[in-house]
Amino acid sequence: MVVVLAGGVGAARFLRGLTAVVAPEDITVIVNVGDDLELHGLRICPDLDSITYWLAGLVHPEQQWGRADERFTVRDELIRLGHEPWFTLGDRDLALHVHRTALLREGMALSAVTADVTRRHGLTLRLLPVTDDRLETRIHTVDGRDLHFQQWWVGERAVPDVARVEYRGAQAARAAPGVVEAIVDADVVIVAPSNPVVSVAPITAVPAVAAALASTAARVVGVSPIVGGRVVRGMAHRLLPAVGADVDATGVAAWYGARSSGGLLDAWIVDSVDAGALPDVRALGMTASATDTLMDDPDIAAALARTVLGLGHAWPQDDRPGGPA
Ligand code: FO1
Repeated sequence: MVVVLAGGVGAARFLRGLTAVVAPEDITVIVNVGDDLELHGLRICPDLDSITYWLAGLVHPEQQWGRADERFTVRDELIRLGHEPWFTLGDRDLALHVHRTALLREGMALSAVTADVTRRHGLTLRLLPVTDDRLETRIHTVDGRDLHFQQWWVGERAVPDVARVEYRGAQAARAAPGVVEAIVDADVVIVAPSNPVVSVAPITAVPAVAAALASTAARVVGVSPIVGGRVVRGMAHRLLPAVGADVDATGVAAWYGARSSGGLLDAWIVDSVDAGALPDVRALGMTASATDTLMDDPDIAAALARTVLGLGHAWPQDDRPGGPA
């Protein structure tokens, strides 16, 4: 079983490559829920939905969130009803939120709802929210406000400087059913090239997940989301300084820490342009490798997945590409 810790868009591209290399039924994705929010009485799960839409071939190709071929008749009516929608919800996307919220209101746990939704979208890989409990990423701004992550990112375009990031509810959050078992029994655990601060950290902030990651016999292999000192997508460069991490491949590896010294990673993959950083990463106490990580081309995403599996010692010896390393 290949386990992936994932956020939204960066993870979805990586997963597209992974599913070309590993049978989807052998993949369990543990997904961040800190981005989730309630709007119009509906529960919205952006990271779970981005991955679902991506892998089902339904995602809006430019946005890489929400649905392609979308219409906004409901939003336009909500505006006539006096709402000022700051978070764009298209008609097709809204149907998913209506469906999910109805099941949650009937008492179904988010993990069970997610299994229903992924099945209805024809996915065979397993998506697990990290927890069925409330866990919310809050952005405390330098000007003294306490904002939901989406309010800061979408509502205010990540303009306000960040003083502190809080994973509200994480300490009390229980791992969702199957999460701990997946990590403990994994052949490899992959940290996707997601936002370290608002996608990966809310997952590892759940105590039972942190304990499972510390004890699993599987190697934990991460892929840097920062290439050449720049984010590939999103706003990690606005958050890493707030948590004391440098905005480069080595800085993120140092922030995650080496498992040999109580941190997360056994191995770290950087983009080819950052090959010069390999000695610094290795000095942190982890294995390191450089390869092409920009996954616009599905073949590159598949090659990256093979490299990750190789570093995770999860690649069957007999068919390792190019023979044993
Ligand atoms: N991102 C935006 O920049 N603007 C939006 O209006 C917006 C709406 C939205 C609706 C549903 C959804 O699943 C995602 C949406 N996103 C939007 C993206 C979202 O902020 C990100 O997917 C993650 O939460 C951050 O990685």
